[in-house]
Amino acid sequence: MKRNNVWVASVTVPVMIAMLLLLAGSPSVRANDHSSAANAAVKIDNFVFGPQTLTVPVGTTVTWTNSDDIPHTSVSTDGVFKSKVLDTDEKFSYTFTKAGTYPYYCTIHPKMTGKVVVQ
Ligand SMILES: [Cu+2]
Repeated sequence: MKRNNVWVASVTVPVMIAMLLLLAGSPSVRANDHSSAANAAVKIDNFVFGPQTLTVPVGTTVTWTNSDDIPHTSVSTDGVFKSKVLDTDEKFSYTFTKAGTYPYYCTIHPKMTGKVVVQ
């Protein structure tokens, strides 16, 4: 009987920790964080950059994450930033230090486009 309880505890605790980590890392939690070190996320999913237009304050670090099974890139149309080829779950970050509109696209699938508006 005692042995059975130990087994339950050893399984339950890691599951609870994993759930807490998931909650802490949730993008929606971070998006509501209005602290000075601003972060924003673009998710690449099903050949779409989401959100297609992301509006952020100057100084924001934007992180693109490829959630597709297919490689993608995030490359600024004006040459401001350029990711490497991102495989599944790989990320690329760029910090926008000047206000402006930054269109970008995927060099592998040029019809995939998005825009970061920095103000
Ligand atoms: Cu692509």
